[in-house]
Amino acid sequence: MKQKNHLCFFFQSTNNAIATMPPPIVYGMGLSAGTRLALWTADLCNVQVEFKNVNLWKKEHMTDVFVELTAGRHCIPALEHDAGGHRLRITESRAIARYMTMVGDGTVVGRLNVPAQQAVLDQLVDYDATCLYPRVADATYFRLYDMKSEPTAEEFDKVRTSLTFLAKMLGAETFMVAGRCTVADLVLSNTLGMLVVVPEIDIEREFPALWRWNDRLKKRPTTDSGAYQAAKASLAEHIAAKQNAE
Ligand SMILES: N[C@@H](CCC(=O)N[C@@H](CS)C(=O)NCC(=O)O)C(=O)O
Repeated sequence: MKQKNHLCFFFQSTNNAIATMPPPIVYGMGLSAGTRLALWTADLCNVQVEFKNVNLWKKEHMTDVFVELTAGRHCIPALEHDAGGHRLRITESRAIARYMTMVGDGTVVGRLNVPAQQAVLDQLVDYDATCLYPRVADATYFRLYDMKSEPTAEEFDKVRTSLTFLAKMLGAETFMVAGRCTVADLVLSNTLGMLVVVPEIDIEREFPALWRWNDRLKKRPTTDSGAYQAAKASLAEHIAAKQNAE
């Protein structure tokens, strides 16, 4: 496990000066995949964040303060950071993850210098937002959150179609793009993590290279903010409680 600076984190500015900054504040809850993405990326990039729990079940996202913070969107995760003279307030988990790579220590790359490589990275992150995540949501939301309906065989097959594409993109490489751990790897892996409630798709057997890629990513050493570990634990507890209730 890497050592985390608990007082502040360091921001590599364009003139290469290192300035100390207050920590970014991540708002969310552990059951939210986007919240886990934000916290995992921060931990991997050695960004010390402050985590504030926003419990959707208790309607904490509908308070005036949170609605204002999110420009009326009241969705999680949200990020607040006043740094370098900029007042940042954003939602969108993938944008938050990219920000962590920009202010972090470079362990995870958000931008690549070669346009053709950057385009592939962008394609994968966009693919997650527009195709993979909605398919995984259709296959998992009923079992995770009692939302949507019991998934069908057709919905599982759509996920398999996405996994086939991702396996092709990965090929025999360690990471998806440019031989480096990029934000695309984290975004995709984080989404695939929801398939833990879909035993019908045996990723290890059906997509072994993808399974190994994902397994390596999950085992990457991170600094430990506590918030990400707690978020993962709350998801596991939630799933176990639901399974016991059935
Ligand atoms: N594309 C968004 C999705 C965010 C999203 O759907 N958040 C849900 C919870 S996982 C939410 O905040 N729902 C409450 C609301 O919209 O009022 C992201 O990844 O950041």
